[in-house]
Amino acid sequence: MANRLKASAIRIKTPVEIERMRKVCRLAAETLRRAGEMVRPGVTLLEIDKFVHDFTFDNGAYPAPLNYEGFPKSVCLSVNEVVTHGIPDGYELKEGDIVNIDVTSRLDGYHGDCSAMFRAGAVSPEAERLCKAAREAMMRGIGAVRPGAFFADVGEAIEDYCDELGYSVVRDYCGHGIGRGFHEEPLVLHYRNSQRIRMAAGMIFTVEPMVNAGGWQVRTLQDGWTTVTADGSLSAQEEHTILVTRDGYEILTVE
Ligand code: EYF
Ligand code: CO
Repeated sequence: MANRLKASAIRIKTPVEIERMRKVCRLAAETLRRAGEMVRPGVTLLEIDKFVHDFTFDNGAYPAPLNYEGFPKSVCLSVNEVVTHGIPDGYELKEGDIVNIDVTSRLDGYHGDCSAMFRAGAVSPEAERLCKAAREAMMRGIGAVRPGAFFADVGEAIEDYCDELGYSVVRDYCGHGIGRGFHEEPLVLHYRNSQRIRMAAGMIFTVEPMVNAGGWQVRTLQDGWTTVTADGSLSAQEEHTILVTRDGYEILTVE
């Protein structure tokens, strides 16, 4: 999510809404797992996109990226130095590629959003270390979620961890509230910040840090969508949709 929503009221979901969110998030997680199982040298990004498109419709849902702000495909596929919003095309994955698959499903009017890193064959130790770090960075951020915590605690946990490893956290994109809207308030920043907004039970949002092996700066390609690292270094990202519960959190994007 581009870092440009305004902060105001954050909606607390009702029990009925939370059940609907559990259902769509379960579907998004299943779609992501199955799409990830396709990742191997020789498969094209268009084949993965077709799977996500067809599987989503077969399950009575809609792939939320499709036509969202003009995005032309059903899933974002971001390979190697692509940070986010990679557009599926005829590129054939090759041995050693790392790819982020970012699935957002809409079912019965509600959205579930998740992403993860997948490896085409054997990858370099550097790529493996970065992918594991992106997962752990996300989990550290999620670990800061509980009623009364500040949203800034998520960013602090993530950036402190990435600093330890010598990695950087992308600043141009952030997590977001989610529900009937694909992108709702609040913005969830993944770096240290001074946002003094507290979490409350019933809030639902994503945590989706993008972690770069080099600097945090990014640039957008001529297609207007694909964002890559400015220095050409590898990038990795993982994402879950999270519910704030009475005593902590629940990860909704699980099967
Ligand atoms: C011009 C899009 C808009 N935005 C966010 C629109 O939150 C997301 N994934 O976790 C997310 C996914 C998509 C998305 C898919 C398409 N868009 C992309 C790039 C630039 C832009 O602003
Ligand atoms: Co998202």
